[in-house]
Amino acid sequence: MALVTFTQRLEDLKESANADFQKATTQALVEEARVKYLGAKNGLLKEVQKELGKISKEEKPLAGKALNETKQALQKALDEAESQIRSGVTAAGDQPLFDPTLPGTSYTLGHIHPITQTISELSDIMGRLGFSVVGGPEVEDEDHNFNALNIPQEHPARDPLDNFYLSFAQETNKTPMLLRSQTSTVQIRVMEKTKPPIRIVSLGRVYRPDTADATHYPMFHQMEGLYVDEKVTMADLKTVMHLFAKSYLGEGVKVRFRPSFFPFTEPSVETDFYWNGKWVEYGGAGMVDPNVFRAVGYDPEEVTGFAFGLGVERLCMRRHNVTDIRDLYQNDVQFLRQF
Ligand code: FA5
Repeated sequence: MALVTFTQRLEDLKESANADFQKATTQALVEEARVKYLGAKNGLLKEVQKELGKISKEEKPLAGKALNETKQALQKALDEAESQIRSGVTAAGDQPLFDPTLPGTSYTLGHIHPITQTISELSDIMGRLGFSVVGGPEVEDEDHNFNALNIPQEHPARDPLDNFYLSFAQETNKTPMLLRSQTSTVQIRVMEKTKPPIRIVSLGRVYRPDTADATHYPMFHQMEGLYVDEKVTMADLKTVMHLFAKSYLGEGVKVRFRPSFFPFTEPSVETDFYWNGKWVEYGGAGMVDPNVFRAVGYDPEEVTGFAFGLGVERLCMRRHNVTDIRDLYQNDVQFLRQF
């Protein structure tokens, strides 16, 4: 190949590369032009360089020099294009590539689930009433879920069909384990470790194989409360329950207590609120049974106490006028965004 043809090809390359780099107004376009001209494998400069072998020995030094100059010129055009991008100025003029007056890209923020919001609000209210918040395990043994709570062996609440058992004694020779069916387990755990006076609440998930309907779900949340001291009475329980209901559901809320039965409280009540023309149960409560105190080493002659276990979903539903508990767990973003 003649030297003149070779240098002409380099000149053409330089011209077209300069034009392309000048037009490249974004980082992606600059990169595209870099690969096109300076790409190590198939770049156009590499293509011309391959022709160097066809130049005569005498003309080769001049051809090599021209090739080097072109390479430097292309590199310079690339550097300029990149620095223009960085400084926000195009080669064509001084139009800013980045317009700081444009609205920014907005990112969708996550949302706190209504049940999580309810849990933190309930914890705040109970905190103001002097109750501290404690936690407890969701996988429990039979001792804490039933035995220490004075629930006899033959009690229907222990039925394997009404619980999510994870293991049975006959299989493992150990204490059967289950997903806790109530947060009352935490009463026992706290009393085992703490001397009275005690004033705690515990909010968390519980599990029961209930069929889902408008007011039941197989996984739901309870708020357990426990107050143990000398001379705690049923009047204290009613006062706390009323204050709590009014703080969370508003002054005008109508609540009532109905006599009931729980193996771990005596006497026991169930609590309802009035909603949409009917009474809806939202929790159980009562004075801690002396047998429960004995199971944790307390002397029932010295201390008394009350306990309650309330359905968090039912409270949240009443507060936000959600009529079907399943709505809380469909993960429908449009629904959840309302809270
Ligand atoms: C109990 O679980 C007792 N541990 C409450 C208690 C604690 C009584 C301390 C005395 C002293 P019960 O099974 O009734 O009680 O459940 C309490 C509340 O949980 C119910 O009133 C209801 O609001 C809620 N609840 C029960 N089952 C479901 C369910 N499947 N889905 C949603 N909420 C439920």
